[in-house]
Amino acid sequence: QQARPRRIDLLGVATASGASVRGCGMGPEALRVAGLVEALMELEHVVADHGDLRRPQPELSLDPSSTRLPDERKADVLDLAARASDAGLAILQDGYFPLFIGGDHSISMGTISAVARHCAPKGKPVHVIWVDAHADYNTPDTSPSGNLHGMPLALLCGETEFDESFRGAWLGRIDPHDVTIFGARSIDREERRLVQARGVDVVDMRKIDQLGVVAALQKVIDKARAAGAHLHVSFDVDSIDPAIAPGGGTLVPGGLTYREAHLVMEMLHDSGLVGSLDVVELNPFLDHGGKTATLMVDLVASLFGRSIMGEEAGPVEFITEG
Ligand code: 6HN
Ligand code: MN
Ligand code: MN
Ligand code: MN
Repeated sequence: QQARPRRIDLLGVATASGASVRGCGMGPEALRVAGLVEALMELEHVVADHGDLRRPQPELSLDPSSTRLPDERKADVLDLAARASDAGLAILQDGYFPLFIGGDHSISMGTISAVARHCAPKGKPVHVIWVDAHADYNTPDTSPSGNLHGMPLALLCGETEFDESFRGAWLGRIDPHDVTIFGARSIDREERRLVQARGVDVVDMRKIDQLGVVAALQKVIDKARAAGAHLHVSFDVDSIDPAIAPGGGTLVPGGLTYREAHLVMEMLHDSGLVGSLDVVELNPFLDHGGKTATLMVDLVASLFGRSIMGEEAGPVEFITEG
């Protein structure tokens, strides 16, 4: 499928309240500085930048014991998720492609809620591909850290251990069978039990190594296509190997290589199924001179049709004769 001009609506969610490490609240600005909008325009897309959602942070006092309390961080996560959900829904209902830039991964509670709320009334199935070193399927009961960026998928899939404060009108729901976690290599013990019990598809790094990234991803694309689904891509920068993507707060060795990550994006582009995207967990404070931000801009460009030989080349043909 060739690149066709699209209207892409950029929405930043400038927060680190779901994470343990500060800094990814600067992610949206770093992606802009790395040339995100220009890269998309270069591909002849039309970009509307909505700026960033953020919460005013209460002043920290000089008392070192008064760093922000978990309850305050949770209030941030909830408020921003609700606003991202409503803003994302409006973009989708205008017929445009929402490109959400974080921010930590808790923002996807809101962004995927937007997609679910948009698709459900139309009877359009949703498939989520969660490209991440982690499963992000903890609940407050299973989480070893208590950090909300480790929990968005569980919330979206309707795990019950969340208290009532999460159940606003902004919250959309997805079925665990409509989720593929891709690139995982760090899943907590109780989290793994939950993922298995709910039937979430986990394409971990061992599977990618053994099958190859093409076969592993093609299965996901085929499933989404067969369902006629809106495909949402939630891309955590820590899915990529830390050697080439150091700008994250929860790095795990053994991630996607440069070409594997690009091939994922190129194949997703060629599928023609992707209707929304999150780019999350970029921490410019930990990045090395914009290396990870620049890589992410290039990966997003691949998802939107940049290819080595240009559009005319079209998708690679596979020789299937035996
Ligand atoms: N992320 N499983 C760990 C936790 O604290 O729950 C790590 C979560 C990382 C979250 O990468 O978006
Ligand atoms: Mn994540
Ligand atoms: Mn992660
Ligand atoms: Mn189901």
